[in-house]
Formats: sequence, structure tokens, C-alpha cells
Amino acid sequence: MAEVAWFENALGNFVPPRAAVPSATAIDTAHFKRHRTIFISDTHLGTRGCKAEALGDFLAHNDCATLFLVGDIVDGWRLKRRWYWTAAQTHVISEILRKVDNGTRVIFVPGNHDEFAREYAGRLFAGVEVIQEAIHETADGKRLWVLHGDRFDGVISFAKWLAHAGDWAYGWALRLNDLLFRVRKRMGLPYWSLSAFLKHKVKNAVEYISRFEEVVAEQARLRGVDGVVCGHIHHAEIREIGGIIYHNDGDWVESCSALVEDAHGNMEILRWADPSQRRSPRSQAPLAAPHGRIKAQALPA
Ligand SMILES: [Mn+2]
Repeated sequence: MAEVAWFENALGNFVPPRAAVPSATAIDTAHFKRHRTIFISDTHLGTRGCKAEALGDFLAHNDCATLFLVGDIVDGWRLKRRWYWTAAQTHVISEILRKVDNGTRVIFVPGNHDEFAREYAGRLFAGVEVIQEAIHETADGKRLWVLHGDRFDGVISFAKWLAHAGDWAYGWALRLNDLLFRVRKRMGLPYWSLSAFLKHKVKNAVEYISRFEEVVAEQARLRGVDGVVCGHIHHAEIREIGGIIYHNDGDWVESCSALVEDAHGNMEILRWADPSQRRSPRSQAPLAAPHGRIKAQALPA
């Protein structure tokens, strides 16, 4: 796989959507919401953990000009071992394709669980653009670096001394991490995820999350962007770190969260209630959980 510089993949100017085609699917318009951009990641389609019913419901009730799929959308590792696919997961795919048909620009930035798709960067599949990493420009002109975030796994364990060693050391650590990934792949070993490893080995997950956030923000700062959007650690967040706006869109395994941008460039984390949990009378309430920032608890599988 050829190394592609992040800026070569940078998106051009924002492309307005084509005129929307009326949807064939009946949608509860009272709860329908339009955003400028939606970011989702870590849906892990193909696994039992995927909250496909909630995700399909979210996609049916939220529209956007641009949809970013920020990696670990289809879980290629699990599918290799055992096929797990449901009608709800098929519904997720058809909702994404319906958005493509209605003029939404859909951009897929692969993650480590769907790294097979990285080989196809620059190509178009069923109207979905595959891209290694992207730059998204918000309505208020901020440049956001969009990537899954797994490439920082190997860096985080060194992060403490790297913080003292300086910028060049981060670059070398990243290259080492990429090399380790290629060597393991050649040997037929699965991608080694520090995050998954730490989930089992380290009690202090909070420290791991904050290290990840700091490393990603530092890399964003070195690239001269205003902010970053990533996934991977299954921990939704919006916060400023050293002048960089760090966004994480969470996951659809536990927290059912998405990151959305409105017409003015305001970013917000939405948490979507699982429709299967809405059977009680209390669930007559709005389909969406209250909007606002959330704290997801889970680390990635
Ligand atoms: Mn991941």
C-alpha cells in the first residue's frame, strides 16, 4: 500500500448536495433533523456488539450534506472468523446508500478493523468515497483533520518520554508504529491494538484516554489544522487541548453516539437511544436522547 500524505487526501472545497430525492422510506418527520455534517465511527458492523437497530434509526432520522464514516465501520477481523449479519445491519447499509442517492456526500475513512479498505483509498464504492484521512472545513472556516486514530496506538506507551523528546520523536514513533503494523500484517498476525491491550491490562483507562487525546491533538497541531475528528477509543468527546479542538465521535457498540455539525459550524455530540430499549411507556418521548455533550465510558473492543 503506497504511503499517501494526509494533505494529498485533503478534501477540496465543500460540495453542496444535489437536490434531495424524496425518500421511499417513511420517516417520522417530527423527529427528523438536518445537519451540515455527521461523523460516526466504530459501528463494528458484522459483530454482535453492533447496535445496528439504533444506528439504522439514527441514520433514518438525521440527514446531512456530508456523512463521514470515521473507521471501524465493518469489522473485517471478526467477519474473517465468523459471519454475523442481521437484517438491522443490512438496514444500516441501505440507509447509508439512501443518503448517497439523496445527494449526501459520504466519505469513508477506514480504521484498523476495516483496514482492508485502505487499499482502496481514492476509489468510489457505490457512491461512497474511500479516503485515508481527510480535511473537513466547517461552516465557520475551521479546518479539521479527520482520521480514525489507530495509528497512534503504538505512540501512546512512549508518550511520556516523547513529550520531553520533542516533535521529531513523535514522527519517528509514528513511523515505527506503521512499520510494526506492516511487519505483523506480513506475518499474518492481526493488528495489535494498544487500546485493546490496555483495556485488559491497565486499570487506569482514564489515563489512557487522556494520553490518546493529547497525542492526537499534538499531531493535529503539528499539521497546522484547527482541530481533529477521530474515533477508535470509543469515547465521545469535544474539548480544547493546547489550542486544538479535539473531537471524538464515540461508537455504536456501547454509547450510540455521533458527532454533528450545524449550519453555523457548531459541533455537538448526540447520543441516540436504542429503539429496542424504547418499549416502556416512558419511551413515548422523543426518539433522540437529549442533545448535548456526553461522556462515554467504554474502551474499544
Ligand atoms: Mn479502531
